[in-house]
Amino acid sequence: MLKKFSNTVSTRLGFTALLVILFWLKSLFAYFVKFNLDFDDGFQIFLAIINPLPSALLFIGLALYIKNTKLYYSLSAILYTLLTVLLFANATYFGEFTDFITINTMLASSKVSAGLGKSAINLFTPADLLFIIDYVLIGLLIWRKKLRFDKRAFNKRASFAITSLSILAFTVNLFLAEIDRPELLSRGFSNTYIVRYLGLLPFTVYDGVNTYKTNQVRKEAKPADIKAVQQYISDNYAQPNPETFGIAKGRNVIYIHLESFQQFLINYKLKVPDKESKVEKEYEVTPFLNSLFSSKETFAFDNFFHQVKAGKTSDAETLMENSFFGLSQGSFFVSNGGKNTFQAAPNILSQVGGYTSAVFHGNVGSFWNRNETYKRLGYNYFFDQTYFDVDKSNSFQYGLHDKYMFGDSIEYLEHLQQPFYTKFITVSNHYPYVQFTGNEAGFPLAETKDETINGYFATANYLDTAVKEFFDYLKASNVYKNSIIVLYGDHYGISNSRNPDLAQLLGKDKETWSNYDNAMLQRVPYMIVVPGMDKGYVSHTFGGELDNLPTLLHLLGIDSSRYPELGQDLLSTGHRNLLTMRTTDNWVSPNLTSYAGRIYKTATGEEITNPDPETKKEIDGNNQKSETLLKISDEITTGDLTRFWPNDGLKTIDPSDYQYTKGLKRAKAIEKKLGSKSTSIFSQNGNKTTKNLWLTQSFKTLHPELFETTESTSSSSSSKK
Ligand code: GP9
Ligand code: MN
Repeated sequence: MLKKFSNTVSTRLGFTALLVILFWLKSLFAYFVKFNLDFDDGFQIFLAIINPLPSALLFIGLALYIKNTKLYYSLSAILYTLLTVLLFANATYFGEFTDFITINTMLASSKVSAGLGKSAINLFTPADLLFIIDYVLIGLLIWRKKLRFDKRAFNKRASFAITSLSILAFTVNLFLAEIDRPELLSRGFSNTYIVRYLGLLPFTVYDGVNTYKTNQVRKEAKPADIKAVQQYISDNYAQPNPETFGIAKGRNVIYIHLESFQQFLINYKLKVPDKESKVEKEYEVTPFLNSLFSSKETFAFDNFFHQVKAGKTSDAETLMENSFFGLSQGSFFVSNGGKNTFQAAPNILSQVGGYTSAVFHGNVGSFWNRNETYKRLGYNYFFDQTYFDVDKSNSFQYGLHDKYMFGDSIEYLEHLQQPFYTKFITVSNHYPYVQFTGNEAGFPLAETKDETINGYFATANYLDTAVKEFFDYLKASNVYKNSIIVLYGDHYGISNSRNPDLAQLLGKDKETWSNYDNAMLQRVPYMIVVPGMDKGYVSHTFGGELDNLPTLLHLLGIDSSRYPELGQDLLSTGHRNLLTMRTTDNWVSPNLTSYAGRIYKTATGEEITNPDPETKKEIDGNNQKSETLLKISDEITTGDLTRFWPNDGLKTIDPSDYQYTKGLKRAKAIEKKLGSKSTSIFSQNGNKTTKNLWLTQSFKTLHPELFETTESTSSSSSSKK
């Protein structure tokens, strides 16, 4: 038996077959343990079981064409290793992004690797050793002479037969897939579908071809292409609500980007047994955000969904500030942010309202290609990690912790001319939800079997306090009443693959957890705080990040219809009340929810498997609307159509006018030049700093000089500021 095996693998064909089989086994491990391929039935499972074989045979089988012995074995090893790397990288990536690696992601990897690298190490589990154990096995076989090198070249014709056989097998695989899911390749559906039906290597190739095509689209776009976009926008314009139009005219705009923050956290109380008494106690996770949610100063939304895909945070930023979607693959910031023309919020507000704009973020500026993209969005300042004193004690892989980020931003914020348009991007509530120690420790961990879920509540609680402290500063410095504050969750924090373990904490059953539940967990908070207002309420309109910009512009008294924005004012009675996610057939309306290929009643979660004709019509209608919306968005983004947008009175941005070093010096120079006309917080405070209005303990530790009763020492300054 062993002899037979040994003789077989000691032929070239046998060796190739051994590699194909080993890769197949590893693929199955990845498919069923690492990925979530979301199978509906046995047929799909069957296809997934067979689909690694044709492409692996085709790819590894290429070495059979080689005559030279050394070359044949080397090439086999290289091809096999390439496949292994692809599989392993995807397995790791999937754990965090619930998606597969696209060509755009690969091309961008140097840009995002800073943060992803460490994440990847955290995601490594002992089971992942299975991805490399085969190398030890083959090594042993060679060492024990059970696997000997075959010096005889494999017959050319036979090699060709192997290639043909694998192509034939792939064709059969594709045919079977198309029976189950018609138009699989032409519509794409989702990356998971392609991997589930055809395998990982075919997905990567398919994605590569698509990426190439996308680049072509940009090259081929013509000025006339903007016509369809203009038509769509004028057909879908929602008139502003006269009750709210212009109520925040001329005020500062302050965004607080709530990292990975889901709507279910609002008003959520975590129940855990008390350490000593063992009696179950309730802990309110986000008391401050809860108070904002129900405040009369706030327009809050409880059916507001994130609409991001693989570009996560950067997609949320794209949606919020441009009112179009990110891409169906990769990050729009990364692939187009450094190239496209924009008509984004900072630019509009600068030219129409005389606003100064700035982003505050404690991570490296190149992450998600922000440093390039922000210039084209028209941001005047980008206070990235170089502006903060970041060390091991106050940061983690995604940058400076939120309390420090807010507190240390004041030094820059107070020198900006008002009105300003500013964005504070938080990070502490980011996977892997690293727990705080020392002063910040305290909020209990949940007790599920998933560490990620367990930590989520404590970091969200930290974020809540950080936001409260920032609000306290805004109030103490009198900036509050002249501002409008927009808070939003950028995307989910707990991925769908983890949701069944979250179920128990939401009073649901793991066994009956459905895609309806997954869909509902894509809701994130969206709150617009208008200090001094008393007509705030909680709106149940179904909308998303796409709708932010027109909503905001209307509150500021700016007509949004002149700009290429695809969303609608959420406060308008004419809002479409249909939410489209970044996947054509994922949408939510008050009546129906379509998610992951299934239809549910939105109110109850009951699945509709056999829709009556009327329901069918509604489903088709919503599919159609969502498809058109995404198509128009993709035309704008991939074709860079904003460059053809007809004159709306705005000057086009020249990115070379923008640079992000020496931000503080520039702001101070403007302040000085304006003299008594300067509107900065610092100037309005009698040319005195407002930093000491920041009253948190962490800030005091960081800046003891500000709180000493004796003469204050000079604060540190650095050339980059
Ligand atoms: C990185 C931070 C996180 O700077 O914004 O981005 P994400 O991983 O959520 O896309
Ligand atoms: Mn994010």
